[in-house]
Amino acid sequence: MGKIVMFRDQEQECMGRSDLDQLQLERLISTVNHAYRNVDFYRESLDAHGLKPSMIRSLDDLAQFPFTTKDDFRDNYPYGMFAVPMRDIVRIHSSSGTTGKPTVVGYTRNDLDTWSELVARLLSASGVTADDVIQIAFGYGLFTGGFGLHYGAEKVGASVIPMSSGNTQKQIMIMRDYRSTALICTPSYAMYLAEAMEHMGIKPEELYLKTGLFGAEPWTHEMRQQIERRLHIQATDNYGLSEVMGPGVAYECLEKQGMHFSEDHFLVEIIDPVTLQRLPYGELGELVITTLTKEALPVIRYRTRDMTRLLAEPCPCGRTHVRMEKPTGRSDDMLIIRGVNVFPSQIEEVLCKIEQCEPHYKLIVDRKGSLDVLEVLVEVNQQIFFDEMKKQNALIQRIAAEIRNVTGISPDVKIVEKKTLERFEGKSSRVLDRRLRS
Ligand code: DLL
Repeated sequence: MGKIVMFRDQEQECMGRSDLDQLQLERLISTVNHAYRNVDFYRESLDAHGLKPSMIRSLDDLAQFPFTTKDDFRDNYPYGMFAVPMRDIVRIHSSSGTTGKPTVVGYTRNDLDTWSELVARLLSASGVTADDVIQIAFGYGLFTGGFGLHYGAEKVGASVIPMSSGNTQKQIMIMRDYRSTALICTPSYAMYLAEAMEHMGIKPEELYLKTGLFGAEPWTHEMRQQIERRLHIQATDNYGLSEVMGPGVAYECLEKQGMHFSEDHFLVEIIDPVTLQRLPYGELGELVITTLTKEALPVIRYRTRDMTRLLAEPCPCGRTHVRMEKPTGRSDDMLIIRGVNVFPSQIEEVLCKIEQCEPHYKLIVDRKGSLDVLEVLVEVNQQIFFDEMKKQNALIQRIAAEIRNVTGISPDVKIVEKKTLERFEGKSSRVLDRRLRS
């Protein structure tokens, strides 16, 4: 309340629901036709289901259409999902993926314009303007983070420093000397930068940073508070995925109460990942996205595997585009320990609330005999290490009890000294599931 709200395109961002529905329907019909006509995969899949693009007469009709998955991209590797000839493709990116072939994504000239416009939208929503100096510490390369944010930042007219990721000491030196006012990277790298700054004896007051725009991985509100406190900034979240476009699909405004989807370009649904039925607003399920304006790579009902819920209440910022809660993680990241579903983010939330704990942790799941065991390694502040055993044990017990309260699982907690666990320059990987070896 009382905040200045900056729009990139107020007419689109605040469009009334019935106009938005109409716009979405027109664009959906054109996307499904385009995909059917130009991508063998969609034509075969729709034919096999007895569907035709002409069967889309309302937004609800999409619910009968089949889903698209990452495997479909892999089966059509590298360019089989493209809907335009290669001569119209002007950029290629890909998503790394930990297993199997990467997914390859392409953009036409118009797609790049739309992409940079939508990224400019997310930057404006965080209050970034032409007066900002933006340090982009996402990797530049096949990953969509670096180039995606780069062209959006140029569109806003900000001064862009294309740092890319890594080289942490240099990042900090440049941040100070070039007077960067906005930092863009993963939340785990922001945390690492904050820590490296402390180590170098540089105080946040010596920097000019005001804003941080973090995304590309799940992070909790508690992690946000840590980052904001340590870097003295306002931190917002933004979401995207390569198959759908890259960054710029959804973003927080300064209310920081969920991420707005750019609904004029994407149609979003939540489904039950088991029954695959659509769920109403407010229910937790898997996010499914259909692109509405993409030329090179239209995607129909892409199963993101990200678990979240859509928030129907209007946002005080005035944007009408629906918001989603911070994704709790991917359904494939969900751990099933002794039959109980556990998201790493639940544990992060607990750890970040305990003041002696540092926001660096590792979860190791293993099987001893026929029993699953969860080991939680967490860094603690220096003081605890000078404390007597009794205090250390009390802390371990408190952490274990709080994790048990939230997840129902009794973990084996180990406290470790500061800076002993791995740090991440890009996306973090804090879970080791040793059960997957066999
Ligand atoms: O991570 C695109 C991106 C770049 C988004 C920079 C934001 C900023 P991929 O590498 O294809 O694309 O990974 C997509 O990352 O399905 C989510 O699981 C996760 N993810 C991305 N943003 C968020 C977020 C980019 N804000 C996958 N919160 C997605 C939670 C996120 N998870």
